[in-house]
Amino acid sequence: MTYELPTSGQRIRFQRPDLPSLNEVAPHWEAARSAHWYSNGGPVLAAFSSAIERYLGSDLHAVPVNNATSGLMVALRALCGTGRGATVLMPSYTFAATATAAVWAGFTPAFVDVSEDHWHADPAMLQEAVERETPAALLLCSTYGVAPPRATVRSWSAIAEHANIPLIVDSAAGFGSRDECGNRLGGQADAEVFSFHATKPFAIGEGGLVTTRDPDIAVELRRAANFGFHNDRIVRSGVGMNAKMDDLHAAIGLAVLDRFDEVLKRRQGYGSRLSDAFSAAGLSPQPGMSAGAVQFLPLLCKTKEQRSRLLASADRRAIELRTYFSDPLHSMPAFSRYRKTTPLPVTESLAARIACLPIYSDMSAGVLGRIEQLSTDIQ
Ligand code: T4K
Repeated sequence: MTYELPTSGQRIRFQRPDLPSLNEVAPHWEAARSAHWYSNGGPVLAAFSSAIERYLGSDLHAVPVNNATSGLMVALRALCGTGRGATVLMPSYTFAATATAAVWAGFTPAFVDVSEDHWHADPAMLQEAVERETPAALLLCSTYGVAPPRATVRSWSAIAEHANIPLIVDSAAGFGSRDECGNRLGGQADAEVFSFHATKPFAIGEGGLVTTRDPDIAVELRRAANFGFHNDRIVRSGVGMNAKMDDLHAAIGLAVLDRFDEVLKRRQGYGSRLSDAFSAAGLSPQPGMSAGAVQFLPLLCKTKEQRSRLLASADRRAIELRTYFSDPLHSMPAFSRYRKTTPLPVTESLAARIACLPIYSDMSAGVLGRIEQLSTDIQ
């Protein structure tokens, strides 16, 4: 059997996931094998859930799922029932999965702007939108996995509470990120969703997690992720889906967790080093990035022209950059029919100037040096 890599040669690719070795995974794999139980809540999944709860602390309940997109669908269904087209407010400045999940769960997205201070949903805009749209839920994001300021999260919660609707936060890239008080993400909302996709800092292939502080919500989340079954395997109040994580991905997750703090430290180090190098050219990181899990490094260029120069130079030097989310959701054909609650000037401005640099868990000095050279090309 031969295996062909999609990209090869000296090109620096945007991500390079780092799976644990077979030796690291073996004890957990063996536990599933010898129990003859590897899905529907087997012993390894239970061990993984408990380990994640201990890691996150703060009395959080952890519901592992098969990816963050289904985690978002499960959270919406568990907290709001069937959508019947009701509006869910969300930023346009996010990955397609945020809106995709809402549409698949039966809701109608409506887009709000983000703040230029931190790139997360702007509470003032949100307040206005809630009054006008009477939404069924707020589905906000920890943009790029970075923790929003605590004051911002407090405003989001107050708006949701006042409107008597749930707050769900899509923190897909934020597992391991800390907020300004040093707390790990997971307790920002009624339900918070993380991705364990291969390209995320906590990477197991396909996987995800929903967290909540509320034990009753945790029961509903587990039910929604398991066909909607009650204990007697009867579907009563709401149709669920199969969004369960299996024990084999949980086995990989246990091995990833063992070394995750070390991985985070390295990623944050690379992020700080590269953002320092590019600051001379006037590029700025997202506030709070240094305490984030740093899936990759989004930097805001001074102008659209500077970004074009950066992308051209990266191309010449065979370095893969990305421009997540330079096609904000309201500009994508599939989502453009959904309402913008107000004009989205900050979204448009970030989208035109963002450039994302590669970050891996183990970057050599040579790779970091090659990426740093780009900063001199654009000064
Ligand atoms: N909400 C938000 C805000 C999100 O950002 C995401 C996912 C979600 C929800 C949904 O989470 P999941 O349902 O996926 O759990 C990638 C990821 O697939 C996606 O998970 C992530 N956001 C998004 C930001 O990035 P693509 O389509 O841009 O990835 P792709 O295939 O172009 O790969 C990126 C780089 O990684 C390339 O250089 C190739 C490299 N790569 C990729 C894989 C999968 C590898 O080297 N090895 C690999 O195994 O979406």
